[in-house]
Amino acid sequence: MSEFHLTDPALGPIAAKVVAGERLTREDGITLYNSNDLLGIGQMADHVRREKNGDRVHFMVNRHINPTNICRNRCKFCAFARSEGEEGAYEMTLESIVEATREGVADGAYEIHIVSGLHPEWSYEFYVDMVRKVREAAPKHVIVQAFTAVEIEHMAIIGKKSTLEVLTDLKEAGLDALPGGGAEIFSERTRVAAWDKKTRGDVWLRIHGEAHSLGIATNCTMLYGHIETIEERVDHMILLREQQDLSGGFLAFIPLAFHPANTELADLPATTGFDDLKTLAIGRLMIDNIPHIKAFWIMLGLKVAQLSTAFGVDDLDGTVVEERITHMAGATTPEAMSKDDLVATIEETGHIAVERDTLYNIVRIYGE
Ligand code: V47
Repeated sequence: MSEFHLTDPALGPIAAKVVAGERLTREDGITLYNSNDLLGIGQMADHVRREKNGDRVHFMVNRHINPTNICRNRCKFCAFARSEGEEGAYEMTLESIVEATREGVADGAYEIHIVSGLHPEWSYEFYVDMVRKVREAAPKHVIVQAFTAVEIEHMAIIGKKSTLEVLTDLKEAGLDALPGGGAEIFSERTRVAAWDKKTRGDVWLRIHGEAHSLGIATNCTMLYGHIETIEERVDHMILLREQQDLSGGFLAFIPLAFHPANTELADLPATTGFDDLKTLAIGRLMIDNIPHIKAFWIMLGLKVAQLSTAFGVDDLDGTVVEERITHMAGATTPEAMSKDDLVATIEETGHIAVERDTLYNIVRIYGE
């Protein structure tokens, strides 16, 4: 297509679809992955990004809280989890979770983001109480985004309830949104090989559909760069797209780059910047019905995250504060970033920095 400078002729038919706003197929996704025309793919993703989000790149002030790393699942790709009594195992009290919430609010956070291990001793009531207490400690404008679908399934098991009932109880206690973690790669082959005790792909999708039916917005992720194939990545994106067609509540798609250090898959290489940018751009091109593509700078590194704003990304997540999951797997990024640094990172790319809340309500547009 004339509006893109493509060096790979195989991308021509895809470019025509992108310009026409047509949905891409599985085969298109595989063609994109097999192409080395990264700049061509990036231009197409940038075209879609501009249609959906204009010149804006979003970020937020948020606070991550990981209440425990004690987890009964012990997935092979995870460096965060510990067993009870093991060195490095920790668990926060409700009081310290509330204290971290208060600190986040005092720092201007618009989101309290809670993700945890599956603690074998914590009761159903403890989780509901956690949401209630965090909600009470945070003013109304602060969104409580807590628990992956994996934790929701765990609560259903320990509480002897359906996942819909769990979500209903949590919503009543003050839950606003679910984070997108725990999706990994939906293929059963990869699940059995590397996270066999964890939520199946169809169950993860069902739980997000249930959340959407209750008006709980959610994000979705894809953990890439481990044992998955290109085809499994594309299938994962298509399953998210199909779920979004059905239930419509996904806000952002967040590809998560696998960090191998301190995991059972430590012999695998880390992802490359080339693969990171390609995956973010292909995500933008394949998933035409989720409004935002987020580059989680903590996992990608700030340099790749900044570049990704030319490859389909319109969101750099947030100031974060105290992220543990990726840092225990060898991430060398800082554990937090100031608002000024995030704004400067975005503005240097020529985009407009927009501070948002979890639901993409605008808090402030910079430079206007
Ligand atoms: O579910 C675990 C991943 C996720 C590793 O929804 C790893 O806004 C890389 O989901 N290397 C948790 N990744 C983080 C997450 C998230 C992060 C930021 C924003 C949002 C959002 C969600 O991290 C886990 C898993 O997929 N993970 N271990 C690892 N070694």
